[in-house]
Amino acid sequence: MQNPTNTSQHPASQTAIQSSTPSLEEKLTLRLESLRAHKSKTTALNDERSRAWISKNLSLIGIPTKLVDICVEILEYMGDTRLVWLHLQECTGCSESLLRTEEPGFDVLIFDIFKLHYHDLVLAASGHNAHEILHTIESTPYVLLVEGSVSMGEQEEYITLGGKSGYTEAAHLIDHAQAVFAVGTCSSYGGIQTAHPNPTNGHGLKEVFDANIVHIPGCPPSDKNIIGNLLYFYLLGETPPLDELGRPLFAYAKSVHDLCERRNFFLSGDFVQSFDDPAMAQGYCLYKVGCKGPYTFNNCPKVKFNAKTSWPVQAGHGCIGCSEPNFWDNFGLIEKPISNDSIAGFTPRFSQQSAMDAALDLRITQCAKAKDMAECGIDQGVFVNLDSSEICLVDTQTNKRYRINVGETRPAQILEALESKSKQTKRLCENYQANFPTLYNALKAMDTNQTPSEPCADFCALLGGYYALLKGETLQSTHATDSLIKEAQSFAYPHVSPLGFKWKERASEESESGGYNGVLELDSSKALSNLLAYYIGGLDVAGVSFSIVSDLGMAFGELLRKWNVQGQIILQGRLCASRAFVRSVVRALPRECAISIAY
Ligand code: FSX
Ligand code: SF4
Ligand code: F3S
Repeated sequence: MQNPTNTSQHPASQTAIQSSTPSLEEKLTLRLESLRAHKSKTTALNDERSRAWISKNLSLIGIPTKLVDICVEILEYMGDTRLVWLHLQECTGCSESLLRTEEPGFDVLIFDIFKLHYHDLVLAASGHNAHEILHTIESTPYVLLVEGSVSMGEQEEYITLGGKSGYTEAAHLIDHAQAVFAVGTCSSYGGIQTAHPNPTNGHGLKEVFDANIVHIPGCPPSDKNIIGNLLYFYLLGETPPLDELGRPLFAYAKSVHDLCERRNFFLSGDFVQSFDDPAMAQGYCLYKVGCKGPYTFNNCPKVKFNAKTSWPVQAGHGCIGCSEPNFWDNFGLIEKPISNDSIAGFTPRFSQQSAMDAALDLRITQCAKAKDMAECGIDQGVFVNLDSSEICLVDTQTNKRYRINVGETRPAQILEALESKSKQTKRLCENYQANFPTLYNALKAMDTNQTPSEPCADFCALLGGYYALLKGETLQSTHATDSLIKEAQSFAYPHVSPLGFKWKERASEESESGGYNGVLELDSSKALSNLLAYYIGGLDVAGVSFSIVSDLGMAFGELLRKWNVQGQIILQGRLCASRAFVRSVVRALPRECAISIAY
């Protein structure tokens, strides 16, 4: 890929950029100064309609609308940059999505604001004339948008354009582009053509080309997200900050579930039971009829589609996870909740997930079990013994010991607390009772003063309590922990249903100190509501168990990251037998952190 020619800065300003992170306003101002010095305006956008459009789209990409004047002027200097839109293996839905953009409409978008140079669907020219347009582009600065996956190997010629393979055409255009955007899930991750058994040997662009490519997934993506990415690049001369799957954070940082208008019904356990259920119109949650919103990162509820008319969940169908890698294979049956029972009749393709897990596993080593911090023999790091419920921060200067307090672990009391917490949690418990009457009655019949049947670590007691909420069995806590870990291990999917455990740190009071510097309290109130909601919504015991261990691991990892632990991290205890738990801890920590475990 070429270096953008229009991002040059004054040498003095470059020094300033290196010494501190400039604000967006500073970046835009510097860029405008540079454009003024090096280019001439080639387009005029200072009319009311264009200004209103620009201003409206700025907030989506995180630029304050008060900066509209600078932005309008920058765009006026960018009139010589062309857009090239390449179609590979796809259904043209991405283009259709963009065509339905409103205010001011597609025509203004492609003639006035961005100059569309080549696009199979809307191009007036055809055949050799069209190709002529494509092949004379190199002398002009251009931004490349690719829709569709690329077929490779013996199947390379399954997609051809004017006699050349899609791969050859894409390689050439990627090479000369200022920026490359993979529009849609097909070009980002392969999409529908790469679903099992992938007959065209299709690939996402990044799997094939070693270039800086921004993913704008979605089948199709919203017009707003396509426009937002272009606007960001035109205005700032760089691509937006991305997540680990190459997606811009401004659009894909939150899950569909986080932004969904039916979310309160999820939290009260009110689910639509079928597509003709009258509760659909009341806004009940669609998880039970297959919504994959909790596992899908996209801003659809906010930006919507078709001139902002609607989005899937508003229209009455669950999210099918269309912006996630391999969603056709990875999410089970479309209209069923994710569970081991809904595995479609072939092995799901989790290649990306497996590669990510393998990378995490490389950071985990096994170590011998130590009795306590003294025996673990490290001089810097952290020693966590989950079985004895303590965390020790080891430092050559100050060693600190924290006691872990996981809160209420008895299932009957957990339910009781939830019933009296709020109207919403009361309703949740009513729905839990209605869905699992035998389970509910068994828990209610338990002796509420019953203490754990053995002097065990808090963590095991907690997992014992959760296991009882799912199965109604009150096993010995250690056995319940092992059973729950086994259930989690059996979950056929890599998707964690987000629960939301959090750790709170406080100094220990004199009366409870016992040599501890502080207490780490697990805040599980939100997690418990989510746990019951997912269970009522049809996630199986394996899925809930997988989420419990993964989410606990995530909360742990975040705590260690907040502490900025240097040195070795040693994790011990029964829970470490869970790969999902340990991986989640590691995932939350900086890449250089390695972990030793024993169980
Ligand atoms: Fe279709 Fe685009 Fe899906 Fe793919 O969208 S809507 S198959 S993401 O490449 O045309
Ligand atoms: Fe919305 Fe789906 Fe989440 Fe329910 S499960 S709140 S319908 S995103
Ligand atoms: Fe796709 Fe789900 Fe949005 S199906 S369009 S990511 S709501």
